[in-house]
Amino acid sequence: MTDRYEAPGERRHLKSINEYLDALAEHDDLARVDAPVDLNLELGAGARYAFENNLPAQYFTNITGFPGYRFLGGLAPYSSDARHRWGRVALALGLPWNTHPLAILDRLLAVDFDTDLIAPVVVPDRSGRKLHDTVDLYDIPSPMLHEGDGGDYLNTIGTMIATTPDGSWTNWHVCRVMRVDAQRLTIWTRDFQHFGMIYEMWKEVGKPMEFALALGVEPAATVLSGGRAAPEHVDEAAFLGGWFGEPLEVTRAFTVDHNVPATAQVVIEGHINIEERAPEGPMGEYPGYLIPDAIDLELVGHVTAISSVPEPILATVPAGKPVDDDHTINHIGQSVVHTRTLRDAGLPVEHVWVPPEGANQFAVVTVTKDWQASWNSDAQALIRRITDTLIERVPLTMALARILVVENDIDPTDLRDVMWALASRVRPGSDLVLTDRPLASLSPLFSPYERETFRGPLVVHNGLIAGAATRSVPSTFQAVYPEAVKAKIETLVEANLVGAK
Ligand SMILES: [Mn+2]
Repeated sequence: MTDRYEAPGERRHLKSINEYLDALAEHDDLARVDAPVDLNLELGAGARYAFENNLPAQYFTNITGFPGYRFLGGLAPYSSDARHRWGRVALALGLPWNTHPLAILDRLLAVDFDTDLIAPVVVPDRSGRKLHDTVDLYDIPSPMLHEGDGGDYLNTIGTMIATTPDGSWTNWHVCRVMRVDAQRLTIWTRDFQHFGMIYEMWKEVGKPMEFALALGVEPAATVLSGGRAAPEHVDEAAFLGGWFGEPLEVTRAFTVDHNVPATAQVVIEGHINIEERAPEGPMGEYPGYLIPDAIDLELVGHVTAISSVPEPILATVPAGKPVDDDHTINHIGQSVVHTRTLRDAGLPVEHVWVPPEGANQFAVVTVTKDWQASWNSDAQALIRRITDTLIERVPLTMALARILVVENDIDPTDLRDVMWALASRVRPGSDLVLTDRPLASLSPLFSPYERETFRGPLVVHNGLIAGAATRSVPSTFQAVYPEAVKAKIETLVEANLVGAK
């Protein structure tokens, strides 16, 4: 929407996790760990240490008991480059490292689902992926990610593939998958998720639902599968084909009627028996906590085939306190959905940003500076309309605990801006407080009763400065200097930085 957040149109399509690792290394954002690391807690701890200290992605090449297997911890959380925390996400999507996160959001919003989709093309396998003689999930390294988890997590960031019974929609989705035994696994899903919706359709027809779980796929597939940028009934594969201007390459699965990303490192195929459930969890999750009694009955997958390339590279996410991959790739997808909804409703909204640091419970809505020109009522009424529209039209609003509404001189992706706005623009006592609205959250912020009844509170902070404050001028680079001065100084300072390197 604004010049500040423009991104170039060209894309560099990284077609495998191997190409992605090379690209991370080019940006000095990959650290290789050749010392032996155990699947029991050590791998999870290593990845988590890197997230929490903004370190380069950790490439573990020596997994105890699994010669040949490598693990990437930190596929697409924040990068180690303090000026470009969204570098990994940008790179994964084929955009320049320094793309502003709101420019990534705007490019995702610009996709036209009538004209921009390109279906994938089926190619022969070129990665050397071979079918295993026996179906044994213990042949695939599955880490115990956090102390207290209910099991080993075979998948945290791979792509789960499912198709509707009529074959009209193939969804790619990231979900947690726990190993149960040599041939069974659990799949965590809920009915507001695309995978959950497709499961409901299979339940309707009463037939087993086939799945394919592709681990170590091309990075754009991971980033897009982990969010909601492709809405329901839009295939992520076709979205990405359009995104890159060329069809994605896929190969046939061995035992199920699915195509999988052509460079997938490991593929696990099988079917879900509609009525079967098994205990799953607990697991340290994206709100940043492990809730010890959060053990539920989840869907069970029966594995019919496992295939792998000779030296597979897998990725893992020991979910928890932000920021890890769950927060970046999930929240940018949610930002797409929320923004599209409010823009489509004709409200003077520029962006909705769900900051990764807020662990899915906090959203920032920016309204255009001239919102009063198109809005016929006051700020409080606008805030009420924004809130009601999100609750009515976006099921994902159920996860939020608070929303901040501000004018768009605030960059919602910059926490200094967000904190400044909360402190200086939200008059105490002006919050809109809803005590009873739809809620769905894994967060211990809500009581067990609220989490069971799916009802709970929401607070909305009114950051649209009123009265005398509207005549104040933010004392910022953006607000107080003429465009010509800003352009000259930006060019001069940035050129000097490059020269100094
Ligand atoms: Mn989807």
